[in-house]
Amino acid sequence: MPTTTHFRTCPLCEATCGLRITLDGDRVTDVRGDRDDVFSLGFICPKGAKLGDLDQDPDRLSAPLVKRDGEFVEVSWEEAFAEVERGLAAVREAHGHEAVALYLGNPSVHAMAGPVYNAVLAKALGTRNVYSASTSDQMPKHVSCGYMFGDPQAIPVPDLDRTDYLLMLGANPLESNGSLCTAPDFPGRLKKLRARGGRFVVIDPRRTRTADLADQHLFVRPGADAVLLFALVHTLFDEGLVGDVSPLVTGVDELRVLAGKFTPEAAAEACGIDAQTIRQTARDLAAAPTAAVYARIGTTTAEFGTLSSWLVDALNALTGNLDRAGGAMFPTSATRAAYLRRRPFRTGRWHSRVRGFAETLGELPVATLAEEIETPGEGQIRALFTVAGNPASSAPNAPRIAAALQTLEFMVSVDPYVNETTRHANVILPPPRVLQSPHFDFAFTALGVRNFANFSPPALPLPQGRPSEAAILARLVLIASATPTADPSGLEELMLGGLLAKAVAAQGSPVLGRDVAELRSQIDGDGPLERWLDVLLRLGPYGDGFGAVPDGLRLQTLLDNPHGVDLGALQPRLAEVLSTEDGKVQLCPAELAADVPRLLDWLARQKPGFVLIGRRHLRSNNSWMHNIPALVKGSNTCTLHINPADAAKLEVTTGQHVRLVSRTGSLEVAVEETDKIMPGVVSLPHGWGHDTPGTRLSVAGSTTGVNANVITDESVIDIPSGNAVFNGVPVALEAVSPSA
Ligand SMILES: Nc1nc2c(c(=O)[nH]1)N[C@H]1C(S)=C(S)[C@@H](COP(=O)(O)OP(=O)(O)OC[C@H]3O[C@@H](n4cnc5c(=O)[nH]c(N)nc54)[C@H](O)[C@@H]3O)O[C@H]1N2
Ligand SMILES: Nc1nc2c(c(=O)[nH]1)N[C@H]1C(S)=C(S)[C@@H](COP(=O)(O)OP(=O)(O)OC[C@H]3O[C@@H](n4cnc5c(=O)[nH]c(N)nc54)[C@H](O)[C@@H]3O)O[C@H]1N2
Ligand code: SF4
Ligand SMILES: [Mo]
Repeated sequence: MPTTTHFRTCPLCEATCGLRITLDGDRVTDVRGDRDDVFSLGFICPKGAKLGDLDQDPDRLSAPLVKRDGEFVEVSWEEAFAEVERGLAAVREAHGHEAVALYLGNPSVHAMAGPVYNAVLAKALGTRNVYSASTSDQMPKHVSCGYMFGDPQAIPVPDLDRTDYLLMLGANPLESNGSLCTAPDFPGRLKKLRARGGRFVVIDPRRTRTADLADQHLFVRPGADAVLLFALVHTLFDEGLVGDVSPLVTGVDELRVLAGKFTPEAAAEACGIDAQTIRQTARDLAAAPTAAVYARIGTTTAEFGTLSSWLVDALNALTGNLDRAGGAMFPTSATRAAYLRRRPFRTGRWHSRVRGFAETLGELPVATLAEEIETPGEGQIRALFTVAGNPASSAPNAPRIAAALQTLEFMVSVDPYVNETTRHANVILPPPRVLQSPHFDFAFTALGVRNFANFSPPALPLPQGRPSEAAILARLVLIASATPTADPSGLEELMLGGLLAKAVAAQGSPVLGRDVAELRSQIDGDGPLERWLDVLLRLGPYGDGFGAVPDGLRLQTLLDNPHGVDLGALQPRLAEVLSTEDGKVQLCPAELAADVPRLLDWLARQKPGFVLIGRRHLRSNNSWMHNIPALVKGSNTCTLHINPADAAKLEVTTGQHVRLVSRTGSLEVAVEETDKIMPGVVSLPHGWGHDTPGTRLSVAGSTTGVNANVITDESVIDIPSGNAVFNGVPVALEAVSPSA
């Protein structure tokens, strides 16, 4: 077997590191950071280094499974698709299209097939019951950006490599490697920030490894970020610190009025940060030559996630840092053409059936999935498709979801594993190995701290008869469109034709008025995903415009540059980004201001008691990487972090067990005392607890962790975005004897 070397982007997290992978035949023998990668420059983390083990995990399914008499049996691909056809038709016939739901999980954003086919699949299923991990994650940011900038995908990132001052809330990039901010070697970039004389401040209920690297760390009470951010806004106005606000910003006075009640003194107790420190933080932020406020999951998976997400960018705008070098800037994605404008942004075009929560970005909150399956009546969910998702582990009150899945009439999962979720499926359709798939990050090229583009062709061919993930999804689209035996290439032509037709009709397009068939004949690429990418690149801001810009970007450019293409530092581009009705940044959108009374109410009913938050570990990734032996060793353990003072009161020490009780359930877990967590707060990582019967996870199944989502509460959500709340969950603690 020949030894070959391949350069590929790591698909495991948002950092998009370039990897240099050595194969002996089809076995991975070595993975290291690609020193020539234009963006990651050789950086790699332990997960990337184990990509080979993940790719070759013997528990990954090699053939589709169909459940017969309660047992999974391996079947041919044709039998599996026929089973999907039968199951879907039966549910639709009996209950209609809305009875079928779709759940899209996190890894579908980290692959090419999901971004190309998932929306098409949702449309083909013809249902409003679409759910995804986005409402367990970043939906608040989409909603705040949608209302502020008119485009829910226009998310500013901190200009990490140039900023003088970084204020970071609820993010821990030393473990997560960054999120909604693609910055390979985030830790190195933070060190460089300080080395060039910049400052960075971390606000987190835990003194994390990121906080250890910072100039300053402030403990904040979980869930209080919106209050704290309001107090910072208040101080800017109060002390005359508002900077050079762009003429493209409207609503400054309205925000000043709204922030009036949030004096630092009023905020101090709820935040656990004294008023003087809040004021000083606002002064430091305003005084810095350039500054960026950046917040992540600690603030979005919280009860006021949307308010926090909004106020982060309000602070950036008020200090004159929005859209300037060293501030918070909008990346220019190589595959997003500004002239292909969307509809004006709004949420609530429909509502969830049982609790009436608003639709956001075409989705309903995952926190409502269980009740929508359980509650009888018109529109009840009877069938579910999951793609790359594990809601029976990852969603709030996961056991309720698992129980609900058990009652479905039909379920299909596109997933490589039999896990907590897919064990309930009637059909599991496993995608092929990572190395057999092409890779391009449609999502993360829009979130980079530099502009970049990087394409990885498949390193290995698909085995005979094995469909790619794209082919699996295309087939599901055809089945859902009631044309199960149609040629998938017809679907591809329809999709390409639709995209090109839009482009030739759009003002500002480089192909305005050209002939669709002529453009179609120019498209390159070995498969549908490659061809789709070629079109998006060519229509995009750096594209060749199908010949209009001779040296412009196209698929071939990326194939010629296996270490990626650096498209330069971020550029100011606010005017181009704005898609609001008046073309301005809405600093105080009515839809967001409407949520402030809920925050004031929360502030008024603060009560003492423990609250639970999450945490991440460098060697985990949500629920699905605990099956790799090298990743579940050593410090990657599922323990409950607790402050020593709290442990003393409960009379427990490290290694002893406590029972954690919330509204939804209880679980027992070993404690780990650490003064790195603030008193009154306890922390559990998520994604553990793999002892569920019926799964096929030989390594993960023997780990000892518990599922934090047994005690997270689906009844509480961030109202404007429908996002789940994983941080700030009220819990009671009691000591149990270790043997109990
Ligand atoms: N308590 C608590 N819960 C949380 C969080 C938290 O911080 N605390 N975080 C939340 C966040 S941010 C997220 S994003 C969600 C994630 O929620 P989910 O996306 O629902 O769950 P994951 O654990 O990412 O599971 C991913 C699934 O995709 C499968 N998979 C992996 N690779 C592929 C592939 O290439 N193709 C396909 N088709 N499938 C694949 C895996 O086997 C697994 O079943 O969890 C959320 N849950
Ligand atoms: N190693 C690893 N990397 C990952 C993942 C993983 O599971 N493991 N998951 C990936 C995914 S899906 C995502 S979305 C990203 C997330 O990336 P990050 O947002 O960086 O995620 P975390 O590391 O969980 O950091 C969140 C921090 O918020 C703090 N926090 C909790 N509650 C609060 C609060 O109320 N206020 C404030 N200010 N802070 C709070 C927590 O203590 C924690 O340190 O990471 C991605 N990368
Ligand atoms: S930081 Fe993320 S992208 Fe980079 S090697 Fe690790 S898992 Fe892969
Ligand atoms: Mo996430």
